[in-house]
Amino acid sequence: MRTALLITAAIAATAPLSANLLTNGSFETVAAGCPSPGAGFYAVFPPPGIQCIPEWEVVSEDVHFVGTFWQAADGINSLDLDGNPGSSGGVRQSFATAPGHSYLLTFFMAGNPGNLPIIKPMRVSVDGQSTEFDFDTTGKSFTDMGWTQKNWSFVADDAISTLTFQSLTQERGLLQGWGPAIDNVTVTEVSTVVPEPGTTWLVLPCGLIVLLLRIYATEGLGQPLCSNSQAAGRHG
Ligand SMILES: [Ca+2]
Ligand SMILES: [Ca+2]
Repeated sequence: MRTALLITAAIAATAPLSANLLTNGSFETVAAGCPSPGAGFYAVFPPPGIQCIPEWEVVSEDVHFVGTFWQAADGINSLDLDGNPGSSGGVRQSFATAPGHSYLLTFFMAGNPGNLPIIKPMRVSVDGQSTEFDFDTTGKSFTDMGWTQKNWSFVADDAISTLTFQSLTQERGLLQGWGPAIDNVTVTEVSTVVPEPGTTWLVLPCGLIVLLLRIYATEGLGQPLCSNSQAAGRHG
């Protein structure tokens, strides 16, 4: 049992980092004092408007916080980045990052099929880096949105990074109010953490080997592969 626990701990210590760094990435949480979108939707405006979607701040113009009015990619709620007619909006969220480390953004994209444009354009940016995505709503409906997973990788250059989704309907001179839709957004770190020489990252496996072999040695099954001085590590 003890050996199994030690091995589990060692694996956990060296496993890739995979937790979602975003909060409320699926837009399922509604801020206290705000109504749930329920079976409909409502507009959320930039500050000083009340931010009804926790952790997400609305930027530029208003967005539509959508409930079961249309099919979500995940859960119940999603966003139309174009809020009311004439609005071309966006949202952003900041999260902790390590400069120089690589991150993977994944999200689901669709488009409001209720009106033009047929192709919904959107910019995704993290600080100074950006890319653009289009979604073709041909053949799509509120009950068959055609949600499609999109991926994008970026390298953080600061301890805090800000992810922004911005509708481009206004920038491209298109009809505004029926925009790109997003749901189920995640950011995970993908870069391998390279251990510094002499840190516990190197000491752990060797220490584990020594401990296991000590257990085995009491049964006459082997000799240590690592010296005790190596197992103790060099924390310089
Ligand atoms: Ca959702
Ligand atoms: Ca809308």
